[in-house]
Amino acid sequence: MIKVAISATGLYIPPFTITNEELVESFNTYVARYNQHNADAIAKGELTALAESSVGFIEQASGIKQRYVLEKTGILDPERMHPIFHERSNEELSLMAEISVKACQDAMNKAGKKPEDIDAVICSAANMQRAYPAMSIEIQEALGIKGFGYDMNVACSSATFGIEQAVNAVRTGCARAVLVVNPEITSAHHAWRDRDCHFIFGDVCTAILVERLEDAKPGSWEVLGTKLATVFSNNIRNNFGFMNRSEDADPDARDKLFKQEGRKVFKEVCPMAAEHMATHLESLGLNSANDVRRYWLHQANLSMNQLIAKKLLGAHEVTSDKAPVILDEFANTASAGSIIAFHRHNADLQQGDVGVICSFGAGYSIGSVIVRKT
Ligand code: CO8
Repeated sequence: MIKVAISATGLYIPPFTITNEELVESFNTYVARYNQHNADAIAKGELTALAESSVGFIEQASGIKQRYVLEKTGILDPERMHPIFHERSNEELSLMAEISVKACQDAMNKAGKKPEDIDAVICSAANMQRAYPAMSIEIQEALGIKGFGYDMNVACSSATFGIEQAVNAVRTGCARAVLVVNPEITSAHHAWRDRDCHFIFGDVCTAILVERLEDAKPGSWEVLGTKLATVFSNNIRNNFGFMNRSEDADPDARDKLFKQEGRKVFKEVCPMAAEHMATHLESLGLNSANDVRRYWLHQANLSMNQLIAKKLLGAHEVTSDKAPVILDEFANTASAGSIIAFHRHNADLQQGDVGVICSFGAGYSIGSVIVRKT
């Protein structure tokens, strides 16, 4: 069987940041205007007054301090509260492909690979810009890669599920090297008017180069194993889709954007994710507390990560060295979070060190990738 490695990762960071202070100021202006505009209906009990958001709550409940976005004026405009993107012609590179190309080029440069060294592109993200042609094929064309491409969506677990497909393709000889790319334009399907979640998400794009271990440069990460799991849940859901028109559904209805029962997700997913990683490690003869140098976890909520890491590390202290956090800078970037953590925090590890990349989110879905530095 061919041995497989992650030889490089790439990161594209959008040009704009929104701090919690900016976000809350815009949100609270929207709330004040809404309550003033609907004062009579609220007084009669026909409508409920909206409550203000607060910077203190956001930081304490989530650990998020800011997020990157591809466009910020539309999001911060209390009359609009979603980004302003201009429709591009069919002859132009789409926005999702544009940021994907940048992240892929970063990964290719780091691995020292040219387009002719790569045989496939998997575009895996929580939402796609269009139905078809597949985003991956446009990205493949823009990069000048021959071979094949396809799209996948497993929400926050899209990257780890994509890595497993890439690993299998290389292991079985279908491809010599595969690029997995995760363009997460969360700002376009996020509910910026919902106080319970308006602070959660940010935009980004990550890329992962998966190739034969024998072709990878020293310092790459051999993939020891991958493990995927899904269990159906309505607790994170977005009903936007191509059937909406024929169902005569309201395209602006709340359920056509990201929606979640945050508390339930927290309670249900933490034990599942910890158990998943511990079992995966055990299957390879590794102990979650003693044999893992670093956990690169999905970045949705700081306490969630601390709780999961505590379950895995037992008596060991949970530190940012054991489970790095990028959430404060990037917020939740759907499938890209654990890959950003890996991208930013793997260079200091030594040959032979073992680490786990793990995502968890809507589905529910959990994906873990166990790697060892070469
Ligand atoms: N400001 C001030 N107060 C607030 C705010 C706010 N913005 N929001 C809520 N409150 C209040 C509530 O009203 C409540 O008040 P009271 O106690 O009086 O009722 C109090 O604060 C506590 O509210 P919560 O119970 O909701 O707060 P939590 O402590 O549970 O924190 C979190 C909320 C941060 C959402 C937390 O539950 C959490 O992070 N849960 C995990 C969520 C998670 O991991 N989700 C994964 C989603 S990602 C994914 O799967 C990808 C989907 C695809 C990407 C989509 C891109 C758009």
